[in-house]
Amino acid sequence: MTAAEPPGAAAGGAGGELAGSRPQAGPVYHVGGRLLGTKTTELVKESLPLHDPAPGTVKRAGRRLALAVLPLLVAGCARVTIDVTAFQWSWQFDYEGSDRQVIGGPGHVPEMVVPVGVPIHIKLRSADVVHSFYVPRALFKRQAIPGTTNEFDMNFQRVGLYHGQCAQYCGVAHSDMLFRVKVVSQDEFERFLTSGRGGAPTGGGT
Ligand SMILES: [Cu+2]
Repeated sequence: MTAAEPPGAAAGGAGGELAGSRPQAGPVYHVGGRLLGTKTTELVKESLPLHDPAPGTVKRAGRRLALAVLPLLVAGCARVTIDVTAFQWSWQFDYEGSDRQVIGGPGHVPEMVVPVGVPIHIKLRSADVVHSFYVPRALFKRQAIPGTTNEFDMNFQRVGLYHGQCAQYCGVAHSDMLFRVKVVSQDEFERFLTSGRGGAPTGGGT
């Protein structure tokens, strides 16, 4: 299995559009494609006077800093948490804080719908044997291990469709364990979340 996919398999160019979590690193929050931490540091530099502030300057600078940083903090907090369960032989996606659920099965490739540019916190579990959550275009893979919750963050920077699959042989129908990550606008994601329960067919056939 390779990380390469056929051209045109997903919208957007290869690379750079996704920031997956890194092992042993904290959550990575991107705002407008830039690290929140970096942006905040720049804002601090821009907002604070360097020498001998005049009376009131520090107070005004503090207010400017608060106004500038607040939206970034709000954006960083507005993450989506998805419980991803791998099972023989498909995937289930449950959206925390919502009753939205997508379940795959024979002949139905499930889609994990996510909003663009928002941190996606994933809690990955297995209902039976070891599977592996693999999104080739993101060069991202994590194992789903029975009895363990594997948590990580992803952040898709471009709208599009990303092929996903199980990357750990898990039985006779392992090759049926396909899924898609559908990255949509935040408005479309809101509509998806409120559009009902029960694994409505968001994807096509195998
Ligand atoms: Cu498998």
